Amino acid sequence: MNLKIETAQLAAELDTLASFSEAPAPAVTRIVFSGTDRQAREYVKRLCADAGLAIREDAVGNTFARWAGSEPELAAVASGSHIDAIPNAGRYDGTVGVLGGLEAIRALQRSGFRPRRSIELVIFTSEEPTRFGIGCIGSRLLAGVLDGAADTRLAGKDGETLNHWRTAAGFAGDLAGVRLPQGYYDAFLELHIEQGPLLERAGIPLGVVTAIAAPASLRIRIEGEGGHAGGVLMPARKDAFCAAAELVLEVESAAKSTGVIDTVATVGVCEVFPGAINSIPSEVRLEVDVRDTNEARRDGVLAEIGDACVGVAKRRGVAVKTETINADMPAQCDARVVESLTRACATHRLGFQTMVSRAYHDSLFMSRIAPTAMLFIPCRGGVSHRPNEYASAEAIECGVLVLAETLADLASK
Ligand code: HGY
Ligand code: MN
Ligand code: MN
Repeated sequence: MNLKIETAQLAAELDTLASFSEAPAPAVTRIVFSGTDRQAREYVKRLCADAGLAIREDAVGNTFARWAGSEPELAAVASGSHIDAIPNAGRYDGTVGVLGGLEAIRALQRSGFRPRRSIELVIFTSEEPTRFGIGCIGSRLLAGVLDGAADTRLAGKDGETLNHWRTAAGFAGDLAGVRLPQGYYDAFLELHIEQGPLLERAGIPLGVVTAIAAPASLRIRIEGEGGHAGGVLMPARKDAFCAAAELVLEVESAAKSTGVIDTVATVGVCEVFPGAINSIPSEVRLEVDVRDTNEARRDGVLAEIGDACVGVAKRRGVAVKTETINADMPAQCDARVVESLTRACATHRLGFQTMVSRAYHDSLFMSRIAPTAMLFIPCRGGVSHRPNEYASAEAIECGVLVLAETLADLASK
């Protein structure tokens, strides 16, 4: 098969997609269902239509662009990722898997290849947790990990529910209808930047992902006693922010205490009330992210954080309430799909290493309903979720080439 990747065109499309942002370049901010997200969706759908793909959207805005195979009744092979971006992010997280997946399909079309199984590009809604506090809403609904109750249970900080936001963005219908049956896809692949330094450090162009770490997130609410920053003497204080500061360090030490490099944790959100310089913080809200490739070890860290909350509450006379937002299983990637990816790397004489994904992705949930694997490309310095996130055109080209070869292999069987 003579596969040629139109790298310059793909780079231009990635730049255009990055222009749909609430933040000035090079930063990208594109929160799900925002105006820029809706513009980005229209742009990607136009590119898919230009490639002759049949497009459908489900009730939460997951978007499917299908290249019909010669035997359309067979389960399709799918590939995709997300286009939403956290505040002040970069332009490659997710988008490489969407526009790279589209270019892989176009390269196969140009080569004269005809798939037996249909090949479908998927753009997942709300992979990032920014608006609703939990990630991968679109793929969780596809996999049945979330059900229709999410429509009113999930809400943004503004109190507006998922139902409000999705219907305002033009997506109607019952969320229960989003779920896909087992066997709907014969295989699912996701091309993504590594969001870590290993490939670049090793000078290896591709990573074949064999497992995806198990994410968990918590909300911790600390209620102390507010008061006048001058009038309340130190022994009488129940400063919620000092209690929170202790807990933040406890989160860090709980992750380090496993002694295993795969255990990670951070407190990414901290809101202080009332937030006035001369007023003792009465309440602090923290959001905690804990991950590990081993679910039991991760749960051990969660338990240690819970114990720390009890200890700080007692010592400081504050109330500490914890709420688990999510605690998901890790994913093992499918041997047949991994093998097809590694064969495609060999076909194109491209080096690869097998690896674990420390970031979560929609693949984490697609693996519940389809044989799934991921393909990583290096990103400069391993940087991601920052404006200076960068993947070279060459790195993207290698990823798209191997993705196209793998899609052709899987869609021919
Ligand atoms: O947080 C993550 O792992 C993903 O980038 N949303
Ligand atoms: Mn991300
Ligand atoms: Mn991502």
